[in-house]
Amino acid sequence: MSIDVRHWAQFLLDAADQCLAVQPITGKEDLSLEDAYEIQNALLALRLERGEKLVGAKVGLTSAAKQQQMGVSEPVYGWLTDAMPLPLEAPVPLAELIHPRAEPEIVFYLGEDLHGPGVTAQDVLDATAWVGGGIEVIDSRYEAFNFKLPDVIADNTSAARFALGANRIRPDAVDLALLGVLFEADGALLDTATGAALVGHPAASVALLANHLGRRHHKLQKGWVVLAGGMTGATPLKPGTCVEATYAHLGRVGLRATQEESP
Ligand code: OOG
Ligand code: MG
Repeated sequence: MSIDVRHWAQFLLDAADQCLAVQPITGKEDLSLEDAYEIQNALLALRLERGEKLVGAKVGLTSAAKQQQMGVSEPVYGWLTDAMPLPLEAPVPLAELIHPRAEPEIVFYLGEDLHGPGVTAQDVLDATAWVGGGIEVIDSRYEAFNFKLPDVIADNTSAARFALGANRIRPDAVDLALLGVLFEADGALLDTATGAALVGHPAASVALLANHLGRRHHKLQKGWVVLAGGMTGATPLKPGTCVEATYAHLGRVGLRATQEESP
């Protein structure tokens, strides 16, 4: 039985637009990982059809902290559109989201295309113009953030919003494996990590993404933003929650969650 890719893409887009959590697709369909990436691509196509622009890509479930939190043991890859960046210091609009969580991420700003397969961590560093700090706001469209690997892939790996820090450094300015982050919520330290949490090196995480896309005849493009993966577990955003990621060499990225509608 073949999967109605467009139907499931619309199902997930409706869930996001209406802020209504849905049941995992794997409860109804026997979904392979390839089917799931096809749904993800169809979901991107629906977003592009309504005027969103593709601005980058993300890697997820690369750190042990994230894999343990979600009960999934393989990296996943997703798309970022221009509907997702949060303006600097703008609040996270809870009214537009289901049950968002925040996680600290190292961000790569690409100065060159990267076309897998065969991309190495060094190739990623060579193609990167700048590295910055960020916070990703994930928002699974599935009830209680419960999903199997194909579900989260179909759901564009829970991508919802992201915030980019103001400071950037050259990719060779420091050893990114040693780049530390303190992750805090409402002034309490939640966790600490370094770039090595991401499969040993954040550039190795981005190389996985380039090679994943290369196998599907896509490439990472010059000018794109790439989120290398949550370095710690994600923390829920409730009305008034303030999260802060403070990075070595890159300073602080802060987010405040609000119930108010955005203008
Ligand atoms: C999946 C998204 C994972 C990351 O950085 O690990 C992700 C999820 O946890 O819902 O973005
Ligand atoms: Mg993430």
